[in-house]
Amino acid sequence: MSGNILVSVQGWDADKWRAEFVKAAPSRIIFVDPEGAADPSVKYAAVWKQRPSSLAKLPNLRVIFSLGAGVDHVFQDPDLPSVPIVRVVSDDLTMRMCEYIVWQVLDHHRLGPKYRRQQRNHIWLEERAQPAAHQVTVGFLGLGVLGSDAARKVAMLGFNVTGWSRKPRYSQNITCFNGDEQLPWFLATVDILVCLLPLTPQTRGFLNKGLFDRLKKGGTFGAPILINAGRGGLQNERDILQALEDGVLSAASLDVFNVEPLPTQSPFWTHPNISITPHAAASSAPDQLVGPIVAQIEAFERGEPLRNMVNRVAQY
Ligand code: NDP
Ligand code: OXD
Repeated sequence: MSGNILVSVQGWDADKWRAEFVKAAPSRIIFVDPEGAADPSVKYAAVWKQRPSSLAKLPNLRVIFSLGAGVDHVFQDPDLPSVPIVRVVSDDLTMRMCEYIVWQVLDHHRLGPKYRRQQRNHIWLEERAQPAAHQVTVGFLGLGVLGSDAARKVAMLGFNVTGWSRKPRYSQNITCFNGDEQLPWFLATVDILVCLLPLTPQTRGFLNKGLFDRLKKGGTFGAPILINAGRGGLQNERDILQALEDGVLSAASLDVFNVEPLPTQSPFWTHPNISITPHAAASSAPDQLVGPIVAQIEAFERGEPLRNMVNRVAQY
């Protein structure tokens, strides 16, 4: 029998998600938390930072669909039911992330922040040496759905590309490293470090002094540049500021933060070498994501296996 759907989101507009679910699944009842929180007809939950315990009383819940690619927010719930968790894998989201990474890599490579500073001060300074793309190595922490796509496209622009993952990966245009043992070799290659790791118990605080100190010294930009679009919890923010101060990093583009929205008093806002975007690298678009979720529900009810399931032990 077909099941109804509970939408449980915080920080996003629940009505927009409800409207898309109503359009895509007109024969099902779409509840928005706290409605339907113990309704036996609810078999599916679609969540972004669900209210803690909001799923615990659903007696017939079968699947949790994360409305984002990352699922750390799902695991924040101390009463998380033990049903399969499915995450977003979507060409739309992948393309959005690729645009953000390519934008940031090219902006740093083509000295965007420096030229904008010059323009603000009416300075015409022609003599900046512009390195060629092939003289720059862009290293990706995380070669999953988003990291591998962006890495391939950055390689197409002529950059050297390296990547690091948990398990071994192979790619024609990317030099791949994996595991703790190969991390120092990977870090030693990098001029621009792109982080697209998930936030898990293993990766929390991963972008810290110990890691920055193992990055290449000097290099094309004087020191490596950090781009983090993974999660704020991956980064030690004090260590980023110190690394910029010490010249261990030369600049950073940050889309994600320990606390979001970024507090107004954060020193990141005014730091001359930090570019900020408001967790906007790859936003989940209801009109792009709901249709495929409903299609998965229909396939599941026909007895087909779920796709893009999260490993509950690894938490990604
Ligand atoms: P995937 O699960 O497809 O890929 C994760 C990658 O990280 C894999 O290559 C995986 O290794 C690697 N990894 C995980 N844990 C470790 C570890 N302990 N050591 C080494 N490598 C590890 O995720 P996606 O590519 O789809 O997404 C990545 C993240 O991007 C999301 O989790 C989310 O946090 C973030 N995101 C941010 C958005 C934004 O707007 N800022 C939007 C969407 C996502 P392996 O290949 O071996 O499994
Ligand atoms: C996601 C996000 O994980 O938007 O999809 O951060």
